[in-house]
Amino acid sequence: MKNFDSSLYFITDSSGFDEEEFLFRIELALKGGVTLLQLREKEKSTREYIELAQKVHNITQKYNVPLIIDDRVDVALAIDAEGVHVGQSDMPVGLARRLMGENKIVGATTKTVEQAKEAFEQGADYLGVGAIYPTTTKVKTVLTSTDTLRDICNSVSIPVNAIGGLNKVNIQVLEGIPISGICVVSAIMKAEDTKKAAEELKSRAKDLNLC
Ligand code: TZP
Ligand code: MG
Repeated sequence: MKNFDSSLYFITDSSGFDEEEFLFRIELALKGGVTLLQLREKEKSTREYIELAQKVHNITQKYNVPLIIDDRVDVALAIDAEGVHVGQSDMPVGLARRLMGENKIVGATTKTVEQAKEAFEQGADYLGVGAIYPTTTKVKTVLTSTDTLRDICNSVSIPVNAIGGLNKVNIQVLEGIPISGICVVSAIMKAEDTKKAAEELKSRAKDLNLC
């Protein structure tokens, strides 16, 4: 049985940072209490993605936090990451599961109850659902209502995380919805102090009983 905590899921975005600053921000965020970390790179070559993933993995391992690689099963396997995350236009969950094996984490983005059920049946370990709010992060997405988020939570028996434009002020909208956690990019990545940002999100989410 895979054991992971998705309560504060931080998805990285290296754009705009040199590597040293990027890795420094990640490490501070882990010190601040991030429980799951996804490396998400859209511009890098395979070689660059692997090299960066290895460096990030060296850091996440120090904090015992699983590293999930966005989109790329090959990169995840190459560095023995703890998991992979696939979207609706990436490799299907069932194939990712077959390649990754039973012991790795496979996550999926879903925006409807139908997609959620399909991902669950194909062996997903968790779902990311959103965007709840408009986002400034580079992504092709549409908004997902909190009603749909709630319906998805109630239609599968795996952890569901909300994503998209979330920050310490607006996560209040998630109150009462049985999510397992929140996913953020900018709220941590672009914060002046990524440790403080993670700590504040965590404590706010706890106060609201979100996870
Ligand atoms: N999928 C849906 S919204 C999103 C992804 C990857 C980006 C979320 O980024 P932010 O900065 O937390 O809005
Ligand atoms: Mg993707």
